[in-house]
Amino acid sequence: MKRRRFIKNASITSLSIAVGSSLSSCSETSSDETKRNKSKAQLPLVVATWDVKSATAKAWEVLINGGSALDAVEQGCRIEEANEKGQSVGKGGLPDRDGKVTLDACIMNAEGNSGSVVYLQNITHAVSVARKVMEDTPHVMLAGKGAENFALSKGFKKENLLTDASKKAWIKWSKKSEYKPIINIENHDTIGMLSIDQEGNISGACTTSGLAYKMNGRVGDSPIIGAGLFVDNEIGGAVATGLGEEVVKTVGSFLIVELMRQGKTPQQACEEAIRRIVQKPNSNYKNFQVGYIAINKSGEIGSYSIHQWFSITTYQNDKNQTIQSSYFNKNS
Ligand code: SD4
Repeated sequence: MKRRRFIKNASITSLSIAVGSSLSSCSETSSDETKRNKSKAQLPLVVATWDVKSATAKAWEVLINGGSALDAVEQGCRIEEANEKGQSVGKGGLPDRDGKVTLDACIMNAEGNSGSVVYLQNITHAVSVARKVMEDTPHVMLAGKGAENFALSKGFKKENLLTDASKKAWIKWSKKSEYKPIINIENHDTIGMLSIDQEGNISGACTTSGLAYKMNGRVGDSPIIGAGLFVDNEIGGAVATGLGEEVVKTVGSFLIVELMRQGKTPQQACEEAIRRIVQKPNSNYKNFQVGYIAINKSGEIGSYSIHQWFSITTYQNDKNQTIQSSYFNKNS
């Protein structure tokens, strides 16, 4: 029996973009809905946190060849995971205070399924292990040694992720051992990516080595569905970067998708999610950074961060570009 949907139209911008809400009764099939959304959007598209043009180019290649948004975000994130020079995710990622590189990642597809890995060691492509968790296990999250053993059982290669450059940086840091997750340019340890494919389906992924020199065992927001990433194929998706402890407190990515469901544009929703953080009583926001990106079903993109030094990369209409995001505190 075909699943039928009730479509609730909501005017959310001057373009009167229609977003759908899945309830029980019926007027349209899901393929009708897909066609309807497809005709409005500039599809496909991919957007990612930070200056990651090689990653978005890879995702775009998947998309224009008719691949799914899920394949696009996985393949795109893998580029950064394999980029040792990046020192931010995957191989070459900066280690924790004990010198261990521990990775967190998650992925979410258009059906609302997800997979995550936390505290994964010795495996470069955490995002692909997360996908295997989603597709090949009855679970949504695997941690530590269990995640590593699962990855090995799936044919992933065991590798030393601590490169000479990252080891050197850690040794230098350990002379002072100062843990300061403050706002700065180099403190971006994550790639988050959202995509809509030619069929109008949305997926997202997020992968990270976590905050540099974190406590051993620390896990951030990036592998936590709702905090680091959330996708609802009828509404849109959002992904976070920055200080995970603050993102988790407001379940930021889920919040943004719900705000879009209520009618906000991706930009308005990202701004509201940042406001929720900075307006908390006694918020220490001047000393940390959080940034969000979001897309809606119509292919609109939004981004916002607390401080400057947040860029996003978009690939849409054949154009791959990195732009500075708007931000809350101009004087910081
Ligand atoms: C974390 N959100 O582990 C990640 C770090 C990050 O840019 O995004 N840095 O908290």
